[in-house]
Amino acid sequence: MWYFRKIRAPAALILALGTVSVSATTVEVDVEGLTCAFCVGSLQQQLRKLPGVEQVQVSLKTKKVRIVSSAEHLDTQLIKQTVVDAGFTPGAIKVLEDDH
Ligand SMILES: [Cu+2]
Repeated sequence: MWYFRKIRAPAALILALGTVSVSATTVEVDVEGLTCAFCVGSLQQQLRKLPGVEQVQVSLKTKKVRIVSSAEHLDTQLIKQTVVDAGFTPGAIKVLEDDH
């Protein structure tokens, strides 16, 4: 009976994980220098290339970037560097959700 349960439980878990993204980290980054839609587009494009990054939302209004990543450990230094390389100034990075 115990053996049976040990086999069945992970299978059920995998099925559950297939529909919802449980293993994700969401961070919000303050970005200085965003002035127009072109800025938003180019920054978004650069951040999407990072490993594990699934979603990038850039708000011109609040000057914040929201990144959803499936990476085991989201590299905040890499995010900051990417923002710098795209021509902007990164501020604080806040972790909104970490399901790991
Ligand atoms: Cu611009």
